[in-house]
Amino acid sequence: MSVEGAARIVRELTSRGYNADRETVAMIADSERPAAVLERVLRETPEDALVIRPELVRSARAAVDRAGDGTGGDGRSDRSSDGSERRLGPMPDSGSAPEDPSVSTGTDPERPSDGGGGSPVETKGSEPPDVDGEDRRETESESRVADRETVERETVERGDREVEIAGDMTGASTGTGEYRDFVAVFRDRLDRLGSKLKGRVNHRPASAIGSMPGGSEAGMVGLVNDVRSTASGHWLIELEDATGTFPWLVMKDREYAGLVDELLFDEVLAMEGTLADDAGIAFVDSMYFPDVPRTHEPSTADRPVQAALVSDVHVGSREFMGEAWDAFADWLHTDAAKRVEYLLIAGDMVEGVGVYPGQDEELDIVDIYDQYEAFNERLKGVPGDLEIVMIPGNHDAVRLAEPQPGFDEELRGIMSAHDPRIVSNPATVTVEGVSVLMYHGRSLDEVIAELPAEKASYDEPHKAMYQLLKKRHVAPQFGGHTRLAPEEKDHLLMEEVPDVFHTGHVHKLGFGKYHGVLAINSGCWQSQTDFQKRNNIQPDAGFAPIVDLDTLDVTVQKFS
Ligand code: D5M
Ligand code: FE
Ligand code: ZN
Repeated sequence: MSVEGAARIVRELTSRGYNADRETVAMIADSERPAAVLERVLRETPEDALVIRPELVRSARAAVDRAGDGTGGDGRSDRSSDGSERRLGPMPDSGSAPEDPSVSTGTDPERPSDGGGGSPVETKGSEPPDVDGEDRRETESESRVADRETVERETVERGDREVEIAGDMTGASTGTGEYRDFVAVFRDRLDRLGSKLKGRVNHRPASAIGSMPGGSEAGMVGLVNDVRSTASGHWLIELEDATGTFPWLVMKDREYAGLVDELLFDEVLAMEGTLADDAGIAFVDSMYFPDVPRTHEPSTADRPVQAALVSDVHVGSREFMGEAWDAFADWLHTDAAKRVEYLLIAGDMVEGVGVYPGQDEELDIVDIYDQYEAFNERLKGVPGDLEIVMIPGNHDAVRLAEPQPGFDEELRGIMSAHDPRIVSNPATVTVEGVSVLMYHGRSLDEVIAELPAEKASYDEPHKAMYQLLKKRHVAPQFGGHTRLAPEEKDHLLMEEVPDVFHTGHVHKLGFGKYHGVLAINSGCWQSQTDFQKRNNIQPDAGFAPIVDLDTLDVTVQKFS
């Protein structure tokens, strides 16, 4: 252990009011990546703790070793006002440029219109619960945390149940937070989403477009690098690919002008248009998003079976609605719920600690582990034969940067009631042939803040989800509020179209279909917090949307 390293760690700890014994400090200092371990320890130590617990350091070390925890960078890329920043520059050890002259089969070239929303249907949580309390079926206790590959699919069948997981990046984080990771993740994004667009335009690399004669027709596929309005009210959109950037001008009176307000930085687009005489800019004739094909037909289950989709339980908060949750758990034991065989929980199991300034004043349970114990007690109330799938959210004790790996061993040990399947945020779970993309929904705040209200609002969170489906990415924008960790692969893009897209986070209930995909934002189990009061946010608390997997119809059960 270097004395200097240990001293630095002690300084970091004491400046935050914590003590630690020599052994604990040594355990941090002697780890392979002391800074990452320290950061994790600080994040997971309750604010009111006095001493750093050695077992927490041990689990942080294990987690950092296992995950290669890429929290070093938060993805913030300072965008210079002249848009000259380059993210796709040469990679020291990456192969060829993504530009591929072969044309992929284009999907539907049409642009989408709104996918027809739906407003919540409320039904009163029925009959007095006939609780039998006993587990209706033994669950297997096979370990599910074996080292997984991101792309590996895992199918486990228990009786009639079918659960398959894809895209779980737990234990597969490659990020080191270094510059090369940003290059890699953007290249991967452009390659994989770009290939969905290349059949639609006669695309050329940015560098080649710059040397074409004025008046030529040109097409390009790239990442949105900058969006600016010009003095005369037109829009200048700079697209970037592996060869450089090129500016595209959307005239204010063209039909595409109406789409400019829904663009986010770093999403992938295709443009087609005519080069100006001096060839330094192109006038946009058409614009394409990766999108969900209009002809998309979702898969459905071949028997009448249902899934309950919930999120944002927030156990440990003073506002956690324990009675409503227990009523839900009881209802699941009744005949009315006998077809509900799956329970999906999209993050924020607990309230967490140190998530927002002043949060400690609203805590009912101050220790994060105690919060998970209490959550597990609530989970025990649901029938034992439910298949449960859970991902973490921004209040949970995993790294904040997305993609968020599934909970570590220690937390899995605590949340063991009914042997839930614990995967990363995001991940895709296929139940009875219906693929459900589960994502906590942190980026929804950003989509709602940046887009006009008719395209995305807290009152209609499913419409914000439509935008993510259209962009085929759960969190396109780097450098905003959503913390993103660069990885070799972009785990946040939607390579495949899901049948159901399930998010939470904004504590609002809303659902609707977009090109056949059912988008559901589940509400929460936390009544209005002080923050929400101050900001006039009315949460939809105590509702459970239930999806018929054979029809993708939704009914909402109310428990508050
Ligand atoms: O997020 C619940 C919703 O409320 C989500 O839209 C963010 C917003 N929220 C809640 N508290 C805060 C504070 N203090 N600052 C900014 N935004 C906030 P959840 O992740 O459940 O807290
Ligand atoms: Fe939440
Ligand atoms: Zn949240």
